[in-house]
Amino acid sequence: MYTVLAGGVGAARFLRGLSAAVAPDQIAAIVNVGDDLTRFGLRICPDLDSITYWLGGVVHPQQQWGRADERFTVAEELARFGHDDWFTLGDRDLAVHLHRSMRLAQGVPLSVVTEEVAAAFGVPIRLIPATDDPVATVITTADGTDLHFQEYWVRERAQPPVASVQLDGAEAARPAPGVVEALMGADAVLIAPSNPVVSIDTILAIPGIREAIAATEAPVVGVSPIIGGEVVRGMAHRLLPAVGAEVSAAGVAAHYGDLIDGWVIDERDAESRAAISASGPVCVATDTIMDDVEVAASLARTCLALASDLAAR
Ligand code: FO1
Repeated sequence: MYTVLAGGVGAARFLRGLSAAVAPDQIAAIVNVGDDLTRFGLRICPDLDSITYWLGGVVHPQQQWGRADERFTVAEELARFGHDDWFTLGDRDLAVHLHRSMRLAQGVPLSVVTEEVAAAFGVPIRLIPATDDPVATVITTADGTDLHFQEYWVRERAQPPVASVQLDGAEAARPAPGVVEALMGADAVLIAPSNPVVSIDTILAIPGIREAIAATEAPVVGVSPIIGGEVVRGMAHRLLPAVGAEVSAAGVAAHYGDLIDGWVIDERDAESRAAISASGPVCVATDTIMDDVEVAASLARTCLALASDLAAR
């Protein structure tokens, strides 16, 4: 079994590749829920939904989140009442939030609802939220304002300088059912090229998860989300400095520290391979720009080859 720590779009692309490299029923994704928010009384889980839509084949291709063939009639009507529209919800997307919110209101845990939604979209791998408990990623800006991650990213366009990032509710949260088992029983644990601060750290912040990764027999192999000192998408370059990490493949490896046994970087960063290997994880360079499924599958195979090499040591 292969267990993947996953955020949103980068993770979805990676999981699509992994699903082409191994049997999808061998894959479990532990997905960040720090982005989740309630709008209009509906519970929205952006990272779970991004992965569901990508692996369900219905993601908006240019936007890379949300639904293809989407309409915004409900959003237009809501604007009539003066509701702010900085977080746009499409009609098809709303159906997922309506179903999820109804089930949560019936007392069904998020992990069960996630299985229902994934099955409804024919997602071939197992999706598990990092926790069923309420948590929220909060960005504290340099002027002391606390913003929910989606306010920071979508409404403020990640412009305000960041002082700190924390996962509210983490101390009381527990890993969702299946999370620890998926980590302890894995043949390899993979860290997708997601945002290290607001996607991966927010999974590791759930008590018990970092401990399970440290305890598992499985080798832990991560993929750098930073290429040539740049992000492929998103705002990790604005958050890594706030947690004292350099915006580079080496900087993210150092940030993950002894959690990772292997580190896959882009061939554009090949010159830092030796330095990274000297500092800890066995480092391999390959093409990590997942423009299509073939590159993503090849990247996944490289991760699995490194994992089995590490397991043999
Ligand atoms: N990103 C935006 O830039 N603008 C939006 O209005 C927006 C709405 C939205 C609604 C549901 C959802 O699941 C995601 C949404 N996103 C939006 C993307 C989100 O902020 C994250 O970038 C992705 O979920 C990546 O994980």
